[in-house]
Amino acid sequence: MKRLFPARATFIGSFVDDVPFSTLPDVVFAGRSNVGKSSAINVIVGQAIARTSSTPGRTQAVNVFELDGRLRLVDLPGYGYAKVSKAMRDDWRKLIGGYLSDRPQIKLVVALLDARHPPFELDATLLRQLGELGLPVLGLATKVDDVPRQKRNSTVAALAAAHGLPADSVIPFSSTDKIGLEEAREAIAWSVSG
Ligand SMILES: Nc1nc2c(ncn2[C@@H]2O[C@H](COP(=O)(O)OP(=O)(O)O)[C@@H](O)[C@H]2O)c(=O)[nH]1
Ligand SMILES: [Mg+2]
Repeated sequence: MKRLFPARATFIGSFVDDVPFSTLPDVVFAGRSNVGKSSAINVIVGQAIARTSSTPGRTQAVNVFELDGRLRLVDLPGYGYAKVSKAMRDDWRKLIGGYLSDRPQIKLVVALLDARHPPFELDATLLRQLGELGLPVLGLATKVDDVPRQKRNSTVAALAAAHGLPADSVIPFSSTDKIGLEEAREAIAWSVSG
């Protein structure tokens, strides 16, 4: 089969209510606001499709892209932004919960976890929910370029352990230094190959 990445991405749409179904497999990206999700998507796809921003909490819709007609990349709105109202948080839960349930097309959820911070409760909540739904998870420990080199492996291992994830399912990642890029691409391609 032809290599998937770098992939040609087509924007399908931005959804605030129901995310339309497709027969293509879905690979989902989820994480806190500002964790580096847009940067990771762009570097993994090899094309600037997701808007990056230093102002957190901007994306409040599910953005869907199609990659080379082979899979959909589903970019979930970031969570954990302090200035978001309770009503917006409820909307987030409804939108995400609705999308994640009853969606056999989902082959992988790429969960982005900030390698520079101790485990966040909201990440744990998301990961618990994914576990309950039986969805396969790939963790990307982002911004690992900001972690001293000799501490990277232990930091990422501690993050995985704290969230109850298998050690090898969380990979050190950096968009700026392209760390973990090939592993992430391989895991995504593999998840949709079956
Ligand atoms: N040091 C470092 N900073 C990053 C990396 N990826 C993103 N950032 C920075 O983190 C901030 C948020 O990035 P963005 O991709 O927009 O995060 P998102 O809100 O999760 O989509 C921006 O200021 C980026 O420059 C990375 O790999 N290393
Ligand atoms: Mg973003």
